[in-house]
Amino acid sequence: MGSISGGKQNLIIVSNRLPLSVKRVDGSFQSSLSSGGLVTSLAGLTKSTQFQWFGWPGLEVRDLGDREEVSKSLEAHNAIPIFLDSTLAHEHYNGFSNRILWPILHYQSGVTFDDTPWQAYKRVNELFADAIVESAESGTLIWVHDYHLMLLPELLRHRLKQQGKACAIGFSLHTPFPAGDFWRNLPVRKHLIEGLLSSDLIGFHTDEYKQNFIDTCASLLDARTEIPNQIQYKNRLVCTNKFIVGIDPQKFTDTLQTPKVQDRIRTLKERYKGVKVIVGVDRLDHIKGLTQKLSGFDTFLDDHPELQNKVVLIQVAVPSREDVKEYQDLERDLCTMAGKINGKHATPEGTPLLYMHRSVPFAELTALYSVADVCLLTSTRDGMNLVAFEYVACQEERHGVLVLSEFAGASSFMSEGSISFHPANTTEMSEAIFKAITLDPSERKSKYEYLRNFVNENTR
Ligand code: GDG
Repeated sequence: MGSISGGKQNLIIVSNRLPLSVKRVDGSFQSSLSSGGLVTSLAGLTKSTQFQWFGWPGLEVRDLGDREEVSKSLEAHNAIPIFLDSTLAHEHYNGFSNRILWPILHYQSGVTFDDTPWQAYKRVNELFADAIVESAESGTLIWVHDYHLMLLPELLRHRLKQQGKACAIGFSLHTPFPAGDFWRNLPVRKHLIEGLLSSDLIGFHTDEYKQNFIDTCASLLDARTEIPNQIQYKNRLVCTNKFIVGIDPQKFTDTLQTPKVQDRIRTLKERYKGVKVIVGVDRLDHIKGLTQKLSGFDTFLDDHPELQNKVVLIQVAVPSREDVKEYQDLERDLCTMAGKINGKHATPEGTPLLYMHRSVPFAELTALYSVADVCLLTSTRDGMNLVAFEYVACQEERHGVLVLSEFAGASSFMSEGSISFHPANTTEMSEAIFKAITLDPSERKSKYEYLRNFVNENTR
């Protein structure tokens, strides 16, 4: 993360969680960098820009002396903790953000609204607003991230005005923004969308999400949207646009060159000699289409008995939101499916599926990306999907093939260089996998070059 070299802070980044996880170890506090899409997407900026980053440190700290200790340890990283008691944090994060809002944003049906988590969501947004306005000075740019904080722009604007401070507010949404009709499932949708409309600029991953937002503002709030990319609401003009979030490809190419990773690549190549390696790296989340991926792979193995022992899927499923029942259920289902697939297709020579329910170190991740002939991403909905970018960054030599669900935001930019499919159609997925592993070298090269240019042009 960037460092402060004195002088005023003129950028404040805000996200629900700080990019560092704080843990209590033997009575004192230790922090370590977290992984995930938001951290990846902002890491480049934080290398070069002065900023303060506000967010929840990920644990309850009641004692005032302890709070001071945590604040001090985070200060070196420009991170400012917003302390929340554990029940409030749980209701805000798991209760409303992840059990109600996240599924709506990703077009999942059957979501039940509940007032208790909604009240917690409002309260946490207020606590964030109080802390940020305290630190902001006129001229500070406040950049809010993601769906946990959709009420924050309005709360900030109100408080800043009361204190006579003039600050620009930006908001970036890292998820899809669903089409208007889908929002009707959420009784409090108007509050959330009005909350966003107090921003000066709202960024989305794709044109489709941006247009959905503009259309929703027009139909739900009667906001005027005659000027392209601008919304007029309550005497304010709000700009909105698509901003392609990218990665830092150099970080991957540099890591690939290290002796440790080169060693690991040699070992993996030897282990999988004569075997086509398919890699998948996903947070264990319904939106990543992991049950669909395993079903599609099962169909592929059924369709191609001649490829027995010649193809392996290495799936990293990173634990995520483990306090939410739906995620625990998903994990159990995936374990069962993985066992069944291997039970059905394994031979004494090997198993076709390696399912890893844990996160892997960055060096191991790059080695896996590098040795894989195919990367299979099966999102049922996904704001962007940075794993697609990362795989491309590690494939300069092999020209591996990206098999990418048409529902990942990345697909709107990368479909020409990848093999696209519908994740609910296992036959289509099986055909896409077969096409990827049998694609001739010249087609692989031209697809790869298209993707490499896109990833290198859209660095963060
Ligand atoms: C949200 C949106 C949007 C994953 N496993 C390991 C690991 N990771 C890193 C990957 C990648 C990041 O986590 C995941 O990024 P995604 O974009 O795929 O997904 P989300 O976490 O769901 O992110 C998404 C993103 O925000 C940005 O706006 O693209 O649509 O859902 O960087 O490499 N890193 C390490 N070990 C792992 O096991 N070291």
